Amino acid sequence: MKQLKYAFVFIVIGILNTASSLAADSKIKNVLFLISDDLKASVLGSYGDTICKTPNIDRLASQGVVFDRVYCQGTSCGPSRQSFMHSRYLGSAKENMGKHFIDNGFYSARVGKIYHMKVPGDIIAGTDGIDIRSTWIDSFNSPGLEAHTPGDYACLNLNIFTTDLGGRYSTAMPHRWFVTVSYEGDGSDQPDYKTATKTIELIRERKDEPFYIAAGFIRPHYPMVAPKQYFDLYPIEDIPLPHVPEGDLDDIPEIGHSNVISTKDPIGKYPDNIKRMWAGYYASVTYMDEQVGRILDELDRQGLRDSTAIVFTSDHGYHLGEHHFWQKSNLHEEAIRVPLIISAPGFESGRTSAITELMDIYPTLSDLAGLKTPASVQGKSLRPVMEDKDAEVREAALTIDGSGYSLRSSRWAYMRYNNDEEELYDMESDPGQYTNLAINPEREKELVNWRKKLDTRLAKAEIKRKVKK
Ligand SMILES: [Ca+2]
Repeated sequence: MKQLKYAFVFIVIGILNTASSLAADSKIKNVLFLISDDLKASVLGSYGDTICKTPNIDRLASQGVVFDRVYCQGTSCGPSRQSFMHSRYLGSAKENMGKHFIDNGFYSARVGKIYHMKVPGDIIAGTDGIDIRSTWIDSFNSPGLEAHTPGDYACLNLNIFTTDLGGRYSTAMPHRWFVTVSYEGDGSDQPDYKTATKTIELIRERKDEPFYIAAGFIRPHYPMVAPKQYFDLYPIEDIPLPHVPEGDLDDIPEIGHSNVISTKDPIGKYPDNIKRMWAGYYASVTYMDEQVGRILDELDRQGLRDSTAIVFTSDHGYHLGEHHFWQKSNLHEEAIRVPLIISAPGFESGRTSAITELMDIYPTLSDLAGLKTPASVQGKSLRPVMEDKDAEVREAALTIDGSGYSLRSSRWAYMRYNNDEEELYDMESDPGQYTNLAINPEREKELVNWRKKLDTRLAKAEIKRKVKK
């Protein structure tokens, strides 16, 4: 009887031990943070694009949690990256994501562009850009020739097509925004290929210790350089022009316009060049997707999939002629919506339409690794949404632009500019944002409510609204 009692106690201890080691195992040991530059969510196959080929990102999407409504906090590279690396709406804090992992015993490395790096300036020079050294133990740049890559160069707003290497627009505004280069080659000379190669090396070297490896691709950021076989996938006759209704700009306050609109810019005169911009963007997205695939394959080969959280995202979205807009730095849907896929062991794959912010990545990864998240963090862990795809962590996402602010809830997009002008869209009936309800006097009651909501959000985030009349 006594022996039986002991046996029972041992069994209970055994079960408790197994349970606690299972819990420990379910914590991730590694983080692979993959980020593309200027990538709008809507061009990925897994986000509904039927033309663009993104098989590798789509494969990750099928294995992970796909976040359908993720919004950036800054509308250009620098502010957005500062924000999600610190999980602060504005500026920085002592704690950043990489340093947090270093402080908790992880190896941390940057490959390519994570904080702000001028593309193409810092890429051609092979320089660090605005890096924060405390984030990394090691950092590696991936230089390249960018617009000066020998091959078929086009400056599409000026309708220039040439193979000459001289006189190419590389840094002059706004021409650099409209550059594509299609060339003969396998792509191994390009920055994103080098980023993948170095990341693969680091995974092999560091596979036996906890790591936080951040790999930053620069495509599809201009200049859109890719080998010819990627451009061949996208003949311009297959590319539809974005739908822009007659008078689309009439109800958008001027302060809310993109810096470049085709009615002012020569590219509007060349509809085929608008299609060529899409083809160049698609070609560079597919090229970048292939580099993502090389890294994911290596992670599988090393057997690290079951211990690694993989994040794929972008710093902000992009306009390619919608509303006659080009580029980033404004508050409309195409420019603020980004893809976010998180694949981590122990979570079922699936999609969620919970409203989330890029700032949520840092606390999520910290949570998945079982670490104590610093008090300076303003984002929220997305673990509840990864566990239950119908869960929600916030009512609206906040985006901050030089011109003003936006709040995006599941149904509504609201913008309030520094001069007090506003936009309001019903995203259910008007996902293209063609009818600005804020100019309708009958909406005044709703607008009062949105102003209050924005003021509350800004106060909570310790942000003083800029007002310029
Ligand atoms: Ca960017």
